[in-house]
Amino acid sequence: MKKFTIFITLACVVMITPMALAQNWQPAGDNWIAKWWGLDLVTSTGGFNTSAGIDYLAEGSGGLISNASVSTRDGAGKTANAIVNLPDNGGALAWSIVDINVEDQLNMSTSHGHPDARDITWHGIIAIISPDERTTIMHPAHDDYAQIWINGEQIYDNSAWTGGVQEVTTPTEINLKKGENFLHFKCGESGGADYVNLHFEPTDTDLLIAPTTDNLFLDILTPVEPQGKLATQWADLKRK
Ligand SMILES: [Ca+2]
Ligand SMILES: [Ca+2]
Repeated sequence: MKKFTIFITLACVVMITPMALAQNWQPAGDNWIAKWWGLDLVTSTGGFNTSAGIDYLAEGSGGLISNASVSTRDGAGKTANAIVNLPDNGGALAWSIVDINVEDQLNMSTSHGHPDARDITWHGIIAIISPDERTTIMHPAHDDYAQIWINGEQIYDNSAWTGGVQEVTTPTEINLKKGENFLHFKCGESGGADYVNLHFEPTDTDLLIAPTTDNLFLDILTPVEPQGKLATQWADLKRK
């Protein structure tokens, strides 16, 4: 009897822990997203037009991940084991929590410890947990060439810098599903200012963004296999 109780308790802990525990989510709404799951800078790219045509993630990982795949649960999870090896573009690049200064016109450089780099490409991922299926608008700022994928599909491709780290020229409609969504923001820089920035709508304050403010990302993603079931349980718990 006692053993059985322990087993049930453990089973519950294992099943519920990943999403149900309160997390220090980054705020959404119209707040600029400051923490990303980012790759070390790709360097010596030859500029943003060249960079935009190259899938560095696929090239450097032997196809384990790609620009599109890291905007899915499967690909985002695989970044845990994916060194992106680019001998001519920075070497063995790794993923980590990356903080951007959302007011800094050089935040692609400074988020990786450089004062002002050129011919670099920045990659960052966030998870967006939505309580429902919805259509909303994302507001990206970038210098120079930004490409954005959500849930496996490219939904943004804009070679023109937006004119300021908090200036947005092309608000873009996006579809979110209930539960976990993943967004991959790639930005190529040639010279001068280099920045990335993103926020959602003022009405989107109920979206939960990871990495969390205490730097958790991979550890709080739902397990891959029972994802549907857990997402449902988590949503139910949130309602209560
Ligand atoms: Ca630039
Ligand atoms: Ca620069």
